[in-house]
Amino acid sequence: MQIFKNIEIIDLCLFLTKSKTLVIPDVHIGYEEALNKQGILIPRTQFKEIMINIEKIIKEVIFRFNSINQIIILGDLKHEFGRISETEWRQTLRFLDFLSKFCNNIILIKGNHDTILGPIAKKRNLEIVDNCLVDDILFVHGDKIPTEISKQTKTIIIGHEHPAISLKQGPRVEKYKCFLKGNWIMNKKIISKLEKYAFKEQRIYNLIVMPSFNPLIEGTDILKEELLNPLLKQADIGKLDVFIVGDNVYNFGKIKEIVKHMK
Ligand SMILES: [Mn+2]
Repeated sequence: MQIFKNIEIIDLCLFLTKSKTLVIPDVHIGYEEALNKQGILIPRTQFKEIMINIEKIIKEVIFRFNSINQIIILGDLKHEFGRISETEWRQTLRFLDFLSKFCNNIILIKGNHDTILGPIAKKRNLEIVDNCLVDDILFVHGDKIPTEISKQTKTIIIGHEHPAISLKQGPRVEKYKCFLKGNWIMNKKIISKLEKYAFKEQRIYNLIVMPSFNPLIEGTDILKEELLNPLLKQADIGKLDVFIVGDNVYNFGKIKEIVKHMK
């Protein structure tokens, strides 16, 4: 489904049809191992599910658009802070090697969990960047407000928040991962704190927030929980459009309308 001009939602990923860029959000490889360490026992099927899903998405992209020119990993490729466990190391390399079968140009954007992703990236000759600009779209992980926004930037795409929404279906309530789309205003208060910002006056950007790619991380319920993202904290939440990812992608309209219907 098209979320924006030349930008398609394909399952939990985005595909930029003009530049043929596949965007993969928060994969959090090693999350279930981290849960196991906390004493939460769950079967270790997460990585298998991640691989099945990414293969399905890549196949759909290639079927519809022929090829992939570049892949952007939008931060938090792996979960654990501080050190890399053996499983994480192995699985992260397997994930990257799988991607490189379809595309040689892989860009790793640094997330807040990626403190020591360096050795893994080095092993596969990949660079880790804080942000990356494709045409007029800026990609950042989203844990902080981007400090370098060039003049051509019109749209900002982030992850980190893992948005989801709980919907009632008869007697059951089910949580779905979702994309959010709306505007983000770079106001004078924020500008005054930045050093390298190209403008003095207020500017409005298109904003897209991507859900988590990890099957175990359902996400933050945008109707109930407080949003952590510094960019979302300033956005008018009610005006954001919600695109739910289930068996298909569904445009659910604006948050304020969803809230109205739920009352
Ligand atoms: Mn994050």
